Amino acid sequence: MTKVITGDTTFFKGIDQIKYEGLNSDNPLAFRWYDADRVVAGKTMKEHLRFACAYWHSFNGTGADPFGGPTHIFDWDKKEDPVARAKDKMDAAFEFITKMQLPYYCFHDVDVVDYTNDIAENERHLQQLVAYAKQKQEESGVKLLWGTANLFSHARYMNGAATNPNFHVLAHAGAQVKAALDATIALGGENYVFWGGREGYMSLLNTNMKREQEHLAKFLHLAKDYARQQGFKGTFFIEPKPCEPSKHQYDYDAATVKGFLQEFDLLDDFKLNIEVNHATLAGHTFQHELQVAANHNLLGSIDANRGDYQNGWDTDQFPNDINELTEAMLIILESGGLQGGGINFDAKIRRNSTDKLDLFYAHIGGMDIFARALLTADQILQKSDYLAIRKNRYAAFDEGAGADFEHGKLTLDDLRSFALANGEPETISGKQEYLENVINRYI
Ligand code: XUL
Ligand code: CO
Repeated sequence: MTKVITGDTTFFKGIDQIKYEGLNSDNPLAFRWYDADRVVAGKTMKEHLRFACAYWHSFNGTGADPFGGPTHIFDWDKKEDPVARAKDKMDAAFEFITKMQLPYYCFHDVDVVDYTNDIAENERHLQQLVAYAKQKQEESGVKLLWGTANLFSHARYMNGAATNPNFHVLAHAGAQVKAALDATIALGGENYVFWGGREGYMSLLNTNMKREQEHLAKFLHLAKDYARQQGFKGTFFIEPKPCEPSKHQYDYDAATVKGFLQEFDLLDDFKLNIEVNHATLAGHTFQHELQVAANHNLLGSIDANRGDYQNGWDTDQFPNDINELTEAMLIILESGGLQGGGINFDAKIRRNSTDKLDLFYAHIGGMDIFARALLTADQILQKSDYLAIRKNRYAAFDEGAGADFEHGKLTLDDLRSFALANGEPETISGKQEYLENVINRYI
């Protein structure tokens, strides 16, 4: 079990480490399903799920929205000096992460310490916090799943970062990514993420889309080459999202990003980080995006959260839909697991969730629902006819003319001859309701 790490101050006083207590427990501060060392399908739950805490939502997210200021007032956000304040925040983060038994965390550069317009000072501050984090990682065994640079909040990025029409802005993005890569590498980060919130456009009237996309590809090549020269062995992830904050983002969805990576020769180094609420914003299901990624050997990592049936924006709520996640775990298990990544809770507690315990309840719920989905999916794969039914739907391609077609041996004329000789095809059920019942039976 992870050792609980605190700094000089205990920020979550009176809250013990969260432990597995099973289904009969009525303790709201315990896991019912997530049993880190339990073996499922040949690996422990901890190894399958590789949960990570998102620094930005949990330790910077103040609950502010476009209609009102902060509602989450943090005890770790009090000191005047930015580095001292950032260290308090890191103490709070590691206390929380270790109390939650989260094996990983993820951050943007600006989550860790405040950035100003002074590049050299930002680099110095980040390095100081990297040294601090390194010590805490060593004491606790917690690891960095991925690092990233925030290239969307600062005003200079209002027209994009790597896709900005002004080269001067692109150079600033380069400086920031270099420092974020250095930090990730120094902390043994296992991956590095690019999410391009402003890499897109608001209006085509002022946008040369082709040129912007070529710049983005060049920028990614420079970042990748630099990191490799510094010895980074991990994977780069692109995180697709169709819109918000830009009207139209270039990394629209998994299929779009796959085409982009292929066109610009980036497939050897990059995979995808699929986020649930981004998938639904793109008009897909989470499962669809996972399957597209898996089909192209690009299923790297997950940003776990959920959207809202009524609202058309990225609400980033904690996951709690067992059907959605069971179907997701089926795809993940069938495709051999996440490639290098894990499950990062890119989710925030609500603006009116103002108790210290709320952050714990949110993560307990998220970890338990994924653990339950993992167990359920494993049972479905082992015991039900789910895989057989899908396989049998394609039986007509396993032999005879269907197999010849798959092997490229038939012409269009051959198809006509077959149709003529064999008459009208029989009606074969897709059995969707049956399969939905199978999923529910194992839940
Ligand atoms: C925004 C989002 C980001 C990325 C990292 O929607 O998901 O937080 O995960 O930049
Ligand atoms: Co995300």
